[in-house]
Amino acid sequence: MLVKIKRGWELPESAATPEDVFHDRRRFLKAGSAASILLAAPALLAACDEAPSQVAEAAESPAPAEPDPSAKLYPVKRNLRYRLDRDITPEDLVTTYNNYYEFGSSKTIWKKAQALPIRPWTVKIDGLVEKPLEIGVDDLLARMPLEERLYRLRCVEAWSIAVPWSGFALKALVDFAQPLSSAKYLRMETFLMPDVARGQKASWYPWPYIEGLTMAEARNELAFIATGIYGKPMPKQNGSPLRLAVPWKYGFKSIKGIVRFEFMDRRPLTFWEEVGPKEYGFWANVNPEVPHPRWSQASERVVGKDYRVATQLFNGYGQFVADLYRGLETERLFM
Ligand SMILES: Nc1nc2c(c(=O)[nH]1)N[C@H]1C(S)=C(S)[C@@H](COP(=O)(O)O)O[C@H]1N2
Ligand SMILES: [Mo]
Repeated sequence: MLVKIKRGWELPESAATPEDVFHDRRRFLKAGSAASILLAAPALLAACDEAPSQVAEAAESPAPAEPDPSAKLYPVKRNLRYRLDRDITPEDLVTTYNNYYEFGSSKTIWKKAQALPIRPWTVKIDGLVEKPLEIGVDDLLARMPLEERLYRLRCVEAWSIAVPWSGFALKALVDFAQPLSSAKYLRMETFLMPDVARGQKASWYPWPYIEGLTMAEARNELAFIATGIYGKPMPKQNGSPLRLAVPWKYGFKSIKGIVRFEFMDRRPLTFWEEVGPKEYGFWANVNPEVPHPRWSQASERVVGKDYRVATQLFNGYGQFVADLYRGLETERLFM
């Protein structure tokens, strides 16, 4: 079913959000409660939805772009095993419509993100591993088998994009890390640089951004560390130099700007789970039949098109990942 709608980014916030959700948020703001205890942060507490920006939006001119030293690695050969059911989203949309709360909560943080220094960039691999180590991102890239994959990304806010990602299977990094058999989870952490990433001055968020996967998920063939898009190095606003791509999960799992991979025996508390445990969980697998508490997940707005499409279980990637969840039916797998 195709439903014609206007594009969200052309509309004021009141129109971009379904009416009932908007009014619900207003009521939430008025009622205060937990929100007012946390001072001046109510709209942001609503978290990971298309809320207006209230923080760190002060104008600042981006630093002049320095050449990315990994540019010579791209383009890389496309792996044809992963196919799209729709058009690739135009590059100019994917690079100018982003979620990256470190730089503010609006979709238009791409200029601000240019302030992020991406070299030197040291990645820590530690926790339950044979030998903890630190490695520069260019050394890491030289050791990893780079390829291109076409994946869709479905944001929990119910918009989606389709992107040619360059990078490597997360399993290659896991094998390189040599985790101990006691490792059950992989925790990933984003940089902490509040002076360049001004959103990190918003003290009501539990910085740095944290995400996590089970070891089985991390070794699943779909789990991918993206280092580029559209045959070029990753733009800063899309998570340079390293970001996760786990297309069967909501977009917030695909953590950007990773500086640390830590292997653990207990489940890490993730950023959005800590912010809003009733709305964002650890598993966050896409399921059109499990609504967000404040909106439906049945369909998605295709960025760059003027229609919506039906959302699919595991975002259409069930053939690769459904087995991961056998025996876990008592977990909240879909939020
Ligand atoms: N560190 C960090 N990673 C993040 C986010 C963020 O705010 N900070 N936003 C997430 C969300 S909600 C989405 S939908 C995707 C968006 O990726 P894109 O901007 O490349 O489309 O990044 C995810 N990774
Ligand atoms: Mo998202």
